[in-house]
Amino acid sequence: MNALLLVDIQNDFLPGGALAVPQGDLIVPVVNRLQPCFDLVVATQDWHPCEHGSFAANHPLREPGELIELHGLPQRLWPIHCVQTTTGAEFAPGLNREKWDRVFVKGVDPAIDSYSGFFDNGHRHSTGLGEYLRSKGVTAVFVVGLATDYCVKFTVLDALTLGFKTHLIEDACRGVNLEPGDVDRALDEMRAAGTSILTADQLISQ
Ligand code: VGL
Ligand code: ZN
Repeated sequence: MNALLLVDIQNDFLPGGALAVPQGDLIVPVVNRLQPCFDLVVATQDWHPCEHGSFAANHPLREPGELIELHGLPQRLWPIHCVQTTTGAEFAPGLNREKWDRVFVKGVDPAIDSYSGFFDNGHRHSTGLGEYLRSKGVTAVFVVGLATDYCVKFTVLDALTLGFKTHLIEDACRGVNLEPGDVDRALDEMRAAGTSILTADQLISQ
């Protein structure tokens, strides 16, 4: 069975949001066209408490974009984003939710970030997503969402590690490109790890 994984398609990652991904809004109609092609649709939601350690504002003298060490792990600092119960953390307007089976929240522990939809960045705790997919008999996952070079990439790499056949639908994702070329490097890394990369049209016409 195939599942569609919707990664962090939330207001704060859209143009005008706190951590805007360029053209992030353009994936919404593409994702909506893809949803009817799947038996199972699952979404992840970045869902931080306001004291989260990934927010530059919680570290005196630090700015967004800087790299620090957070409880033994390298941590990129971000603007305050996707704070629990705020509008910024809500899913993108226009994103169809009728077919969703479950939402998995991540980034809830202030002490550690969670880019992947499956585990925190230290692989200490599972969100339950992997167990859920297994329990439903899922063998292949198709990943879409924001941002290609962060949460999408880490979700894809964990899906491969967990043994799911893993596909990335390239035009249903957008990246941050904090450094020029980050998205292309992320695509190369995912491809090298065993992901097949396809377009929405290729999937829909299959
Ligand atoms: C993300 C940075 C911080 C993402 C989440 O969804 O890619 N990026 N939190
Ligand atoms: Zn976050």
